[in-house]
Amino acid sequence: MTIEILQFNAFAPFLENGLRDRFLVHRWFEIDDREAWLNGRGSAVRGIVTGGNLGVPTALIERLPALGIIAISGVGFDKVDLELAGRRSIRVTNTPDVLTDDVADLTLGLIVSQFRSLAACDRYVREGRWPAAPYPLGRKLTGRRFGLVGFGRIGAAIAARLAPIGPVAYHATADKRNQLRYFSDPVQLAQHSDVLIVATSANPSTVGLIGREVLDALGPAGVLVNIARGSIVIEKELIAALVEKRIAGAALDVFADEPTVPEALRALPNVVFTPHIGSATHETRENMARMVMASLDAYFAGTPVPNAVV
Ligand code: 8YV
Repeated sequence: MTIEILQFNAFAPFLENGLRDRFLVHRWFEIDDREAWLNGRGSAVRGIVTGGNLGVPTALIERLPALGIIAISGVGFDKVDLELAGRRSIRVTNTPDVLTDDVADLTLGLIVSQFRSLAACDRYVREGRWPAAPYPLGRKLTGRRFGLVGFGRIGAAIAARLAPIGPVAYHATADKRNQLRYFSDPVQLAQHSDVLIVATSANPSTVGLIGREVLDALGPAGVLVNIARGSIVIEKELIAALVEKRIAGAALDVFADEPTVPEALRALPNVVFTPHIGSATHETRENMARMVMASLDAYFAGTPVPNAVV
């Protein structure tokens, strides 16, 4: 019997092809009249594949009575209603570990880029402005104090990369009893940091955690880096802090309402942007695709499902 699944967003060819080889794939993002489609085919859908950045709206899960698995290509499961999934015995899977290094590498790149204006320097050379004047001086990175908000797999990988550059401290729900200085209060961590890096999962205790108080504690020489989820930072407070120069700058891979980045934020010269590319390398996306397919294969074969969070 053909298994029907709903693909929530576009993926790289190795995942798209793998899904098509196995299933009858409906591409949600290409369906115009979704209401009519749900009435006609909704009851046939047994699986959803989605990105961690998108998840699945609860209202959609509620329209799919035969749904048995939501396979997330991503580590974050903050945009899937786990409580509803648990109640309906829907398995939810993710792709941890394989993306950790890429996200940590990108974080290092964003920090260097912020202190040394790499993106602006690139434009400067391309636009032929170098002959007119040398590029303005940047800020020295080595010796800065780094503060990690979150110390899971990704936080630890970032800490390992930053340790040779400057002292690293962290805030997490519990003291991990490692070599690094621990702060139970994110405001105190910010006070003791030149660069505050958001590397925690989004959950009820972290959404909106970085607001005015933390940003003001970071202070006018401080830089905020977010590679986790836009929802953890109160975006309008961040914009206000940057505009009013209550912090020095930011480096952002994630945003509150992706792919929309507010004009007020895009206009700021003291911010470095990447378009949510933390895990976006060929190698890692291929590994993530393998994990997604392994979870789906196991579920539909009735064997233990790897990487299940529910
Ligand atoms: C990706 C992510 O953007 O892992 C996550 O939670 O947000 C990123 O890896 C996304 O999941 C791509 O599908």
